[in-house]
Amino acid sequence: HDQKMKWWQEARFGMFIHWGDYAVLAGNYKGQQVKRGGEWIMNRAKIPVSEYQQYAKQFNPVKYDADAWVKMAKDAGMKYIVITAKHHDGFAMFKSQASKWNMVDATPYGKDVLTPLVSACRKYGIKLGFYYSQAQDWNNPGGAAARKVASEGWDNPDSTKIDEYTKAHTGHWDPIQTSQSMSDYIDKVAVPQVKELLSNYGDVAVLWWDTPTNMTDEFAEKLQAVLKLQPGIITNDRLKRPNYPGDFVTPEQHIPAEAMAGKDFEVCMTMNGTWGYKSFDDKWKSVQTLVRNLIDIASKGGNYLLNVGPKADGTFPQESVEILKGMGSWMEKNGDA
Ligand code: FUL
Repeated sequence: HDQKMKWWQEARFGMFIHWGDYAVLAGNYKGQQVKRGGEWIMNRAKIPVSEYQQYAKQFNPVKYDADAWVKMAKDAGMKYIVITAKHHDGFAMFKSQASKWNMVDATPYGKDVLTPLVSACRKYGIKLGFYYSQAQDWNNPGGAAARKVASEGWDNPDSTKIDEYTKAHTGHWDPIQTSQSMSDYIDKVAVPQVKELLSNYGDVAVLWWDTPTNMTDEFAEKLQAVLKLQPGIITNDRLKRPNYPGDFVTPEQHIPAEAMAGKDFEVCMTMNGTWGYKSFDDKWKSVQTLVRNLIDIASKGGNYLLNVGPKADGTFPQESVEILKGMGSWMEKNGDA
């Protein structure tokens, strides 16, 4: 265990990338600005599956330059990258035999975006990990859907009716979502896709699970077994609680008050308020705040996984580019790299 964790414990600083089909909507749905994370827009606005899938036809990131992305991370002093291979909307950013709902088969771009990232990371000596939403999947039937309560405020004008439906359907809003069991979804989509991710991209440094909605130990066991394909892989604590603690814990959007005795931790945080790109989120944190956060976290023995939400055209928001540059110049003067 110690040997496996060595690079991670020394890394301190990494880049989280939330990129998917939701970037096309950029937080806007039918003229409304949808609240909270841009990557949650389908669930928040209760967009029907067939309609949501149409947006993939506008997902054409012709300006995507993996080399430039990784260089920006490297110049900022980051040592690893974790990218959303599949977020809760179930959209695979890679070629998958398990579901047509993927970057290659569903978009005009038609290319796997993970492959160039793997090459660029190898070139710059950056470790690459994959985020994979194992439980929640709003497009592949049988996937779970976390139910957001009405008191949090619905964004859709038709919210009352929709809320009644989701109440009766374990968080789902479109009948197609429950047309298959979760067990079938795990066997036919989640397990095969994790196998693809751990077989087709060389060394995978991290598997970052998320939101274990409706997970069972049986499902977790099946996914955990796939990790054997990558003996050195490091995983987080979000596969299934409490029996699958993984290798590190994941405080989200906040820094623990003190070091966590005997526990490796990684604070994940947004640069503004959203993980997935939103055209109107301008609550950017300052470079000074972010550098102080990094120092605070490092002094407590943790890692800082700072998020970028790229646009649908394949570029980073300009503010993120500036922030990365700003952090890079501080790191150059004060970092140990
Ligand atoms: C959360 C997810 O629901 C968010 O969309 C985001 O991915 C964050 C890092 O984890 O639980």
